[in-house]
Amino acid sequence: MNENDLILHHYDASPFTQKTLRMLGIKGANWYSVESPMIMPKPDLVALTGGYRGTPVLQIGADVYIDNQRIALELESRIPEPSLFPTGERDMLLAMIKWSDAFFQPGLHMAIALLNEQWSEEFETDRRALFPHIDFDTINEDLPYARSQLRAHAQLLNQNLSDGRDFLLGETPSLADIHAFSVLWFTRSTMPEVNELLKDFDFLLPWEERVAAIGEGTRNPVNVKDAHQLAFASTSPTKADIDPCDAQGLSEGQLVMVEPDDSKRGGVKGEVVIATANEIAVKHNNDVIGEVIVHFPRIAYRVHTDL
Ligand SMILES: N[C@@H](CCC(=O)N[C@@H](CS)C(=O)NCC(=O)O)C(=O)O
Repeated sequence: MNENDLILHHYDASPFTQKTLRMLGIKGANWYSVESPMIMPKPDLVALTGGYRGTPVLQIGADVYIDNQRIALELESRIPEPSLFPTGERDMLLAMIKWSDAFFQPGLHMAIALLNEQWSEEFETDRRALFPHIDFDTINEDLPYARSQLRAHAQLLNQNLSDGRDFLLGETPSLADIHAFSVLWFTRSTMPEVNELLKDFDFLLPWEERVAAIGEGTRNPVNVKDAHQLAFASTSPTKADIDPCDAQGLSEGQLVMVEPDDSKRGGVKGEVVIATANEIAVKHNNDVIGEVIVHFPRIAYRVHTDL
């Protein structure tokens, strides 16, 4: 492994990991895989990120990229062809992240309601802490609503595919397919009733099979210690970039904490290196990985300055 190699820290059961896997598939990328646990504690991942526990996380040398939004942009810049944005609507496809998150929510609610009795106590305790905004004890009562939301979003996809096209934007797969596919992959594979709920949407399953067939490029399993060592031995080439119109007036070197705003995946403390409208990157330092730059999108991430 060298400092330009793609190292994905992930577990495959995650619908969000599935998004990155399909991006790697479109790119036909050769990449290294570090498997992380599904629940806390995750000391190796948290050492790398400086506090973020979520999946997926992309490491390239001493740069760490958090969230599919940021990962998509990094993969696109390092491997431009085939593009994740084949029709050119790059920013509209990036904006789809919030639609995709809205589509995911009813799937998540259904999973908590229908599957939590099968979960181990450790897994349930972990997920309760991860999603404090969800009332696990009353969620069952809202199942009809969750089903209606999942079906409504899925119907849009079915209708969009109904002219016989192979993918959502035409004959070539794009980030739109990836954002849409992951929710159906997750709900169908964990809850058989979803097949019944969507059974009249004839265009969905063949399209899901086409998206699944994109694959994941070439995976090379690697030990987390080797990934840590590579971070330690590498120096990030990332240059400072501060937007003079930044909404929070952030400045280079300022100590901040960056945290997801939609679930408790953990915050990262560090000094600001990049603060633009759609990126926040901080320099983080610890004994395990030395100095790394941790990059986040700005959408759905809160930058705390009151430390
Ligand atoms: N917006 C994030 C969401 C990531 C996310 O929520 N991942 C879930 C996995 S499905 C997670 O991290 N769960 C907690 C955990 O794995 O520790 C992304 O696209 O990367």
